[in-house]
Amino acid sequence: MNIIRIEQYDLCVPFLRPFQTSYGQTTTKEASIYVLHDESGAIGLGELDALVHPDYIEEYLATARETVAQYFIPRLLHHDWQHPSDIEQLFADVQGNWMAKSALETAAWDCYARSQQQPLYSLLGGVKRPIPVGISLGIQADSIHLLKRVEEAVSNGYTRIKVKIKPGYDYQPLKAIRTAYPTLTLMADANSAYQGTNDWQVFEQLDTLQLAMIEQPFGVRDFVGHAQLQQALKTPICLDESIRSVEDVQTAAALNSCQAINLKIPRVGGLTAALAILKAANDADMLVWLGGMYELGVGRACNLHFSARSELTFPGDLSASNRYFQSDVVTPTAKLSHGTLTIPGKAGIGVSFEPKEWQTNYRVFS
Ligand code: OSB
Ligand code: MG
Repeated sequence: MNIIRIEQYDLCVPFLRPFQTSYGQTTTKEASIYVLHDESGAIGLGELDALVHPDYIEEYLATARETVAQYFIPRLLHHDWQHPSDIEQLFADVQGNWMAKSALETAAWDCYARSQQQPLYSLLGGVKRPIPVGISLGIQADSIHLLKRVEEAVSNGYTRIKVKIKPGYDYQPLKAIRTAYPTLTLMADANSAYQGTNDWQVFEQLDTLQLAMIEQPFGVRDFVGHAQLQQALKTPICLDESIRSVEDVQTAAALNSCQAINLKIPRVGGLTAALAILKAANDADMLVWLGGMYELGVGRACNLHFSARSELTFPGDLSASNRYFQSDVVTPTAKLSHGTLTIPGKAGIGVSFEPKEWQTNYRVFS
């Protein structure tokens, strides 16, 4: 394959409702979609999902766009490659910058799959099936509002509820949900908001609520702190921000820092890396499930295809388009049916891209 032209669409799409986490509120999804054009006429779509601020991980949207333009587009353009798993090596001399890498690497997979007239899931070793999905709920004004959101999500069919927590908003709201829904698959995500032993009491309380897991209580590099906490709890700890590579999985496994991993394709640099991490985590007997970055339709379609892998049985953070957006930038959009989403069946990621009125900037590289 030989990519001869790359289009970059910068987008700003309003959320239906603001999303609040331990580090602040988000009211719009800003992202870029890259469209690769192969010399044979095949196209490939990839989404850049770095957040606007460097608070989830160090990478953020403005620098990620710059890194794609300065480092990754020049490596990919007019370079002959055989298979999309070659792209990881093409980008390997650049450290980190996982989301920037992922934007083009996932686009190369889509382009290759379209040129082979194959749906992406089959190239990834998945089997088409309805994908059971969960929902991630932001921090709400109080437990009453939160319970309303949970009730809505359950009646819409979501089969697993994740609730963002922060110090002062943790045990009480989760206890309220557990009391109202004794058997719901429920979990908490702290996004690194707690600090070591000072905060253990909260986790001992959360440990009484039969949560499916507690995601990323402590800082990104705190494999030791997570291991100490895991030893004190029955509830599995899940690492998200901490895991960027197979080496991180091995560190977590050696120290017993967690029993589960939230795997996000953008956070690990793309699909080839995600497949390697899936295998490493399975070899270490960890539960792996697919996380999200409030993706637009391109990223969501890619996530759905990856979710066809048989290892991914726990419902991912993979909601319908209308969970976040009034209107998405792809057709077909993802619709929920009995708690599941359908993998788009056509070649590649199976969706077409329409920037609509959300485009803020446009660049072409050739
Ligand atoms: O911590 O899982 C997280 C979104 C952006 C960045 C980090 C996280 C999240 C979510 C939302 O929880 C998941 C989704 O619905 O896409
Ligand atoms: Mg998380």
